[in-house]
Amino acid sequence: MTRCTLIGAPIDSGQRRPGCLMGPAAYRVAGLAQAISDLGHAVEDRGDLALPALRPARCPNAAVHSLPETVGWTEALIDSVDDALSEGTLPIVMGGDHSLALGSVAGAAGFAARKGRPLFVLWLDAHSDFHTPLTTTSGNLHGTPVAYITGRGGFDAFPPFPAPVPADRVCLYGIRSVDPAEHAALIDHQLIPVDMRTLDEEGIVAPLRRFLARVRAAGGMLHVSLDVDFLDPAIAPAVGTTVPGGTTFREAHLVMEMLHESGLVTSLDLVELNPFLDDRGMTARLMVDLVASLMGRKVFDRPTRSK
Ligand code: Z70
Ligand code: MN
Ligand code: MN
Ligand code: MN
Repeated sequence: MTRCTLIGAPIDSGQRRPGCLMGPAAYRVAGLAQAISDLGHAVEDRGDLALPALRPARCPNAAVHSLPETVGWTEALIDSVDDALSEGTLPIVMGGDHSLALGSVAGAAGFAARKGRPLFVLWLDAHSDFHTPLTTTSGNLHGTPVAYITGRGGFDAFPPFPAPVPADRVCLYGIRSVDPAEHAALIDHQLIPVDMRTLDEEGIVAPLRRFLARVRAAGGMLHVSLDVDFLDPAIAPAVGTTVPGGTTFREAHLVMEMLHESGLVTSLDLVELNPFLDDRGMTARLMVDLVASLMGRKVFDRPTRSK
C-alpha cells in the first residue's frame, strides 16, 4: 500500500495555448483518485495550488513570457512536493503544462538532498525540454525544466536549484523533437536521449531496464515526469504540441508496469494535458489508466515475471 498525495497544478503559463489549466479538473472527472484507491492505496487530494503573490522578474531574452507566473508556480510546487514527500507520501502532480516540473523536481531534489539519497529523473516526452531561458526561441518555459534540473545557467529569476541532478541520472525517453540549441547542449552535457530511433532498434523495454538497474544500484529516488506527448497523438490528442510517431498504447502501459514492478518511483508529474483539445475525454482517461498501471493494475498477476 502506498500513500499518494494528489496536487492540482492548474498552470498554462509555460506555453501559449490556453487550456492546460483545466488538467486537474479533467483528471478528477476521469476518476484518478478512485483508480488509485481501487488498487488498495490511500489517496489524499490536496486540491489545486494557488499562484502566490507575484514579484517582478526579468530575463535578457525578450522572447520569454510569463516569467513572474512561472517563478511563482515553481516556488509553490517546490513547497508542496517537498511537503508531500516529507509526510512519507508519493506526490502525484496533476498539471498543468510541463513548466510545473521546474518546481516539482526541485522539491524532490531538496528532499532527496536532505535524506542523502541521489535523485534520478525519468523524462517521458517527445521533447528534450533542455532550453534555458536564454536559449529558448519560442519563449515557452515548459521547454526548460531539464536544463534547470541539471544545473544549467540562465535561471537567475528562479530559486537556486537545491542539488542539481547530474546529467547521467536523467533519462530522456521517447524523444523525437529537439531544437538546434538543445541538441548542442545535450551533446555538451553528454545527456544522450533515448530517442525514437533507439526505441525502434532496441524496443521499449531494454533501455528502461538499464536505467532502472542504475537507480536501484545507487539506492536512488526516482521522479517520473510524464508528458502527454510521450504518447502517439492518435491515442492522446489532448495536447498542444502533437508530434507524430509517439509511443503506442501497449508500449506506454508496459513502461508503467515496469515502473510499478521496480518499486522505485517516489514522485510523479502528469503534464501537458489540454482537456479543451480532447476527444470525449479519451486522453484524460488514458492518462488515468497509465497511472493505474504504474500503481499496480495488471491484466494477469503472474508470480514469476522478470523485472
Ligand atoms: C520547443 C520549444 C515543448 C513540451 C513543447 C518545444 C518544447 N523545444 N515542450 N512541448 N512539453 O518551444 O522550446
Ligand atoms: Mn512547506
Ligand atoms: Mn515536455
Ligand atoms: Mn513534450
